[in-house]
Amino acid sequence: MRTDVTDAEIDHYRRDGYLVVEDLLTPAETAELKEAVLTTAAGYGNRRIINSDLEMNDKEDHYSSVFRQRLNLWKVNPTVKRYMMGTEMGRLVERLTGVRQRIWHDQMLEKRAWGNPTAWHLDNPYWSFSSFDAISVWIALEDATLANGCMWYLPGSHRLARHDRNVGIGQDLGGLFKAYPEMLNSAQPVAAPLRAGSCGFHNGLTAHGAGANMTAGNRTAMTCGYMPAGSTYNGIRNILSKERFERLKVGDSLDDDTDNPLVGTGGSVGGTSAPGT
Ligand SMILES: O=C(O)CCC(=O)C(=O)O
Ligand SMILES: [Fe+2]
Repeated sequence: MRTDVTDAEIDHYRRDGYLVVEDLLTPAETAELKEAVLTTAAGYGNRRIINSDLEMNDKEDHYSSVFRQRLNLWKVNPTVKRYMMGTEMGRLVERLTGVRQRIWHDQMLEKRAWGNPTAWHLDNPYWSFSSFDAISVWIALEDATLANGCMWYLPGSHRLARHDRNVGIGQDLGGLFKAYPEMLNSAQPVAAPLRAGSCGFHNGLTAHGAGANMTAGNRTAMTCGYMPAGSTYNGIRNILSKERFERLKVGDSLDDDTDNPLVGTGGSVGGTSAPGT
């Protein structure tokens, strides 16, 4: 697994709000992560989240045909945990954003054969904190192409976006641009086809979406959203448990080492606990 990014990559990420990293994982690592993700997801049945009092199940609706979504695999599978919040990922997300990060939630996103496009949206406004430094990673577990629904990013949109303005991932592919007319002609959207094992990082306020899956195969990705350490509760429940939701008051710290551990504390893909040991 790549363990660092260059200064030029950091500049690109901060300027454009996203960064493609080719070959984040070796083919053997990609195979290991894919196996762990698919096996874990199979244990969810039709639930989108497990070990939670939230009721989130697949339905026969548009959203369920955008992707099959399975959250918080890191909580039940140690291999997924090493990749999504181990020392390697910890260094990458901290170098890109300049701040320490905690895990918010991971998710497998499987856009199945003939899956609907993923409407343009922002991530951070869904979450229970508001930050300009939230970051997500999107790792291709099989080749993501223009044909099967790779990701698209709108460069620089993280500087135009606001925490209190977003649209749901609904049927209106470009609904976001009704909320943000100033984004319409701000830049050309960039497609990010990725070989399996490559990834894209994006800021929690960067506009992004994905095309339809026009093929008979799956487009499976493992993704994770990270929350800057020190973030506070903004009143949005998102995936907070009932107990936590009822206890939290706006402004309370979300630094919780059980639900949201620091990234970098989840072991190491390389198998050593620290460089040089
Ligand atoms: O995989 C997709 O279609 C969308 C992914 C996404 O929105 C994300 O990772 O934030
Ligand atoms: Fe997203």
